[in-house]
Amino acid sequence: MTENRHISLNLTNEDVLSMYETMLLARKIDERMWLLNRSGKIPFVISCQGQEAAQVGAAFALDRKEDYVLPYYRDMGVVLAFGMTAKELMLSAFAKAEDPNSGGRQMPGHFGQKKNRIVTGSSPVTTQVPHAVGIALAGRMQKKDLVTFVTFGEGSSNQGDFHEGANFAAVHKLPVIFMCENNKYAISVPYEMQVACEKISDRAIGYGMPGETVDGNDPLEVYRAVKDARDRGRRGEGPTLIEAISYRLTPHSSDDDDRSYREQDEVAEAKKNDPVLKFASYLKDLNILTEEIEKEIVERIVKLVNDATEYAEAAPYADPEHALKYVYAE
Ligand SMILES: Cc1ncc(C[n+]2csc(CCOP(=O)(O)OP(=O)(O)O)c2C)c(N)n1
Ligand SMILES: [Mg+2]
Repeated sequence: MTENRHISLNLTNEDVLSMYETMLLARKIDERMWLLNRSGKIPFVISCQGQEAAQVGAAFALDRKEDYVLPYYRDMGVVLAFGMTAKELMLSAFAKAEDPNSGGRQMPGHFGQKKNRIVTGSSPVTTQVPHAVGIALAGRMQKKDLVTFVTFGEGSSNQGDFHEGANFAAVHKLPVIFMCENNKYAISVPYEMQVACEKISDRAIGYGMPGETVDGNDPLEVYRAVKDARDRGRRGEGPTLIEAISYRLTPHSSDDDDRSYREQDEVAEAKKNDPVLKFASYLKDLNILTEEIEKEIVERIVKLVNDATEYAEAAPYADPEHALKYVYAE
């Protein structure tokens, strides 16, 4: 018998179905992007596959009308949960003028959308961390009740920006949630060659904040950890470092060949823990995801992904002169 774990988290059946639908939507958009890339229609893909549970579980624990998110390039699950649409993500993949992230000027994965409080980031990894800390400080100065949520890979947690941001946030007890999405690799470099400590969350003690490692393949575990961190932040008790452990199921990007640095048996083994499939079986065991509901969800997603692809492919590119906009003062 599968135990109902979401009830004790005050999540309704509708909530968990919505979580699942968001995870599956992220997976299906991502899969479509690979097909489009391999058929020469879009230049680049950087995947969320394997990290959907961590991303969506976390986003659902935030206040999606107040909080600010500073996602990193794999966070399709976070931005979908915060209101970005499949169409908008596809416009970015096709680098079209109407892309809300950058008007087709940036690589995909550089998420930014002001109306949904998704803060744009830049390509050097971890630069979003001090930004999240600054926004939390600004929120406090303006007496707002917001929390900032920032994500980064485990490799990126070695950057100075992480240290500076974490230290400042802890000293000033700012409401920041640092979430490391540990997918075991930084491009070709495995975890053991990136860091010598057992867990990324062990670093929290050095800054004087709580740190916790959770199963990133379980959206409910991540939800619980982020919810606790959010409550702490709002009580004025400062930041939290959460490490969500998962596995990168695709190569680093569409330009990477992961056969050169990891055994494909390892990838096959990790697929047995695929977070999307695991959450589906949890919901099926509890008879929440019935055959009928699953069919509805899949149909809705297929339509969204098809419509988004068709729309974005047909949409116009920006004028070439647009590339000079916002670069030099006029
Ligand atoms: C400062 C900086 N150094 C190097 C890179 C090149 N780079 C892009 S992604 C990446 C790997 C990051 O690994 P990790 O933080 O574990 O994130 P993952 O891609 O595994 O999700 C690197 C080295 C970069 N973008 N910025
Ligand atoms: Mg990584």
